[in-house]
Amino acid sequence: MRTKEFIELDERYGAHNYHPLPVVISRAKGARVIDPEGKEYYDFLSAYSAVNQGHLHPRIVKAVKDQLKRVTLTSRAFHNDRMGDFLKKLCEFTGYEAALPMNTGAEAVETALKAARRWGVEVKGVKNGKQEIICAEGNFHGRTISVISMSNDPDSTVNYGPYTPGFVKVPYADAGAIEKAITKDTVAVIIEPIQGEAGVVVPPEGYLRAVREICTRNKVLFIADEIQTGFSRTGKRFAWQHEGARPDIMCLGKALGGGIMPISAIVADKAVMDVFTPGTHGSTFGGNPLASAIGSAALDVLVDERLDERAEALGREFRAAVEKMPCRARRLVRGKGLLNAVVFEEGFEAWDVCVALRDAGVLAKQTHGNIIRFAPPLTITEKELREALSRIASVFARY
Ligand code: IF1
Repeated sequence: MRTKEFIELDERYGAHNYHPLPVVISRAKGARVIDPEGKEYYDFLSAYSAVNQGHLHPRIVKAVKDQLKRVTLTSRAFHNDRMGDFLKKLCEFTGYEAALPMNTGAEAVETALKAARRWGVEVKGVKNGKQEIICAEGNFHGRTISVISMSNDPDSTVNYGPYTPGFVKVPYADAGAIEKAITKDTVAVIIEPIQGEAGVVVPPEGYLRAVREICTRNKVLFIADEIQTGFSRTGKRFAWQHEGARPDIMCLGKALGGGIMPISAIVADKAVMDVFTPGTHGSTFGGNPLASAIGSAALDVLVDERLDERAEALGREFRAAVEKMPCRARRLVRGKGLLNAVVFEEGFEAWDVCVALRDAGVLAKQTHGNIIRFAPPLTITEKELREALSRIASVFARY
């Protein structure tokens, strides 16, 4: 079957909750993907940063194959011989005392919200039902009803009411607004260290440190959603490390699954994590042996291939090169590590550029109409990056 027919099948039988770029991916390796006609592209989306280790990394694929000879799923009614090792690695990698494994990012966020609400009652002494959680305008934390109740994006929220109460929205990148919104019932503040879906919005230096300080002073938990920014994407293992603003809870997902399966988790120290007691939270698939084997290998690759340092160095090169490219409609290049965005002038149709980039062999996706996110796998080689940059330059020259 050819590209056109695959797209027709999706349109005919799939719900229409997406408007994908017209390209079909049939195979992939590292930073490259291939369509049914055999045309090769550089992947500059990396499944929204879920493929930091590159497509089908041999070490992660080997972990899958080895585990498939043993056992894949047990549920948490029994122990399995892979989860403990995975969670130990995750705690060592993140520097936290305990981890709670789930599957999707939205579930990790839900888990963090539940931890904070329970902590609020059992440790801080807030009356159950009164807990408030402060979130930032422009956030994207996932798609569940409670998680979209934090959103102010009409696309995410329209006609999905009634929404979950207990969320207070404040402007992003304004620490003073958080301080003002805190009441005696506030249990947590949740933010993305860099807002991904909002268009790779990097807050001013000092914001994360200020949020950390305000939370500590007011006995409020600081929750960082590192689902998109985490696992070396921004040039550090986690984006909060750029400011040393260690959160009380981190939400993790995407690249924890090594691009192979959905694996998410929260990490926290015992004083917070111990609010969960048997029966009070869980998941059929969370911590399953196959996921644990994959998660362990995904972490090994990040460490052994120093992908944080690569992201830092290649990100600098990417931004410097894109800033220099002739392009009339470009207004701004921003980002950290290999999470970057090119912002075009107001009202500009970045979709057209993404289609032209596709034709030139680079896959990227626009957000908010006039912004294109560029986030290749962190394993992309210098040579591949330069080749992709020259393709991007040839397209940008026309806009
Ligand atoms: C889609 C966006 C990115 C996330 C942060 C939690 C989640 C996400 C910071 C939820 C997920 C994904 C969802 C995906 C597209 C993508 C996305 F454009 F929608 F906003 F990356 F920027 N926190 N982001 O970025 O994780 O439950 O999906 O595993 O199509 O919805 P999930």
